[in-house]
Amino acid sequence: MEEKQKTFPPGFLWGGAVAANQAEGAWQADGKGDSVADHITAGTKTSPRRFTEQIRPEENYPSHEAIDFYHRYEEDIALFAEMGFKVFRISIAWTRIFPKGDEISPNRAGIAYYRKVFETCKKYGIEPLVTLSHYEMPYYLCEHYGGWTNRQTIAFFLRYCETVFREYQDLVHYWLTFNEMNTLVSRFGTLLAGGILPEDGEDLFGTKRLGSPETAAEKSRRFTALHHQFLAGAQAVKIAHEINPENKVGCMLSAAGVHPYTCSPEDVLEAQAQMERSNWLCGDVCVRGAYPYFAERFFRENGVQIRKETGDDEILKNGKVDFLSFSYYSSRCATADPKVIQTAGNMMLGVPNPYLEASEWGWIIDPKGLRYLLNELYGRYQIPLMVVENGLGAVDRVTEDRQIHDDYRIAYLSEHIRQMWEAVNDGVELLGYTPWGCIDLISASTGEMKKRYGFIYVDKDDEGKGTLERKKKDSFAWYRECIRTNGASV
Ligand code: BGP
Repeated sequence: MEEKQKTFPPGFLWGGAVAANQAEGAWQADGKGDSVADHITAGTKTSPRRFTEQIRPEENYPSHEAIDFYHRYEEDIALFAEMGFKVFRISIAWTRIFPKGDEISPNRAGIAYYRKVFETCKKYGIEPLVTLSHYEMPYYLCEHYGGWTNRQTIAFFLRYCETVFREYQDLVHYWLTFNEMNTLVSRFGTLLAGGILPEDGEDLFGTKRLGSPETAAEKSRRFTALHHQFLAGAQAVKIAHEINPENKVGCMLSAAGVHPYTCSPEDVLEAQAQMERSNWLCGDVCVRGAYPYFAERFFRENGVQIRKETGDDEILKNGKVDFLSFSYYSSRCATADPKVIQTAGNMMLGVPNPYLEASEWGWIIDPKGLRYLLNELYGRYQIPLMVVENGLGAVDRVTEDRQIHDDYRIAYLSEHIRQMWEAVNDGVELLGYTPWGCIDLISASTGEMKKRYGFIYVDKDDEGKGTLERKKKDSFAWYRECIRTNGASV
């Protein structure tokens, strides 16, 4: 058979992704308020990040300085332009616009800052793709309102959305509502996604409590928070379209294919149930505008009670997203056998796949799983998709001649791009690809600096020391060539 040329569709959006709290630093600059992220200490692979009510200067809070993108965005965006980026996924820190979250008027300094960032992107012909909420809601809203468990938070969020939609209507046309909103279906998302504060000193994911079953009341709080985000997201879509019909708004999921650990019917059913809960529940509400048929039984059997109001169904129906985006790092296996040990991957528990290798952080590497998932998602939703996070968190070494030979990263990304290409040729409508942490930044799960994803190295270590100097890794030239040839070089 004739070998087709492996290029992506014309106009394919190649780029990279970061989030404000993991990149900007400058946590108190120009009137910014504290966010949830500013209350989380650094961790390591083995000792989790912790939440503290009071910020204690002697602790290392990685979001406080991060990689200082706040002051270095011009240099960084120029480097992205050099790689040929067509799109740059970035988040707005809500707390720069509304420092506490419930104010009536926005902070003009925050608004001015993102205008400069987006204008810089535009100067290079880079389309900003903006996440409205990426793991960093205003701390004040969590402390005084209970985060997303409180229905009032919807109105605060919408005021923020409307403000930025209006302010940047000449600059931004691609928006994402909540980063990895489906992490709220598990305990892992309680604090980062839901803004539901744990006790002081509790670790980020509540792992201490994993041994003890979560109560129905706790689950109900999480799913109520998620319901409020569904309502907020749907209304944000509507407002964005009213302000500018050109606006495209997507939801964003942490997506992984779930494979049955064995071909026993029990494992097959367990895998299906996990796909439903972790991928389809949120996807269905955002794309189809209604809770899926299986939600009722799942909620009933888990004692989950959501505080729904009359009119909510109508809101969901009228705010369907234009496209679906997701992060993809790994897949996992599901088993119904309680004796099989489950370990953590990217925010979800799963059984390692005996056919696949894992990253240094134990995340299973499954490029074909990306093709599988793209087809599953497209088959179900039939709307454009975008892969807005993907990559290999790895320790990079700077050689004596000050180079970074990250061939392992090139190998990981190449495999995933090839499988994306296969999916496109299967017929999947894929808009773009923004690998995660295109410049090294702070890890969300561990708070480490040494878990690096970037094409650009940042001189900073886990103790917070370093010059913050930027340096191109080998993958920089490789990705530039990939973009220049629209994927053919891979
Ligand atoms: C996703 C988050 C990102 C990011 C990424 C990599 O879950 O949306 O914020 O950090 O995972 O995870 P980590 O930083 O833990 O390696």
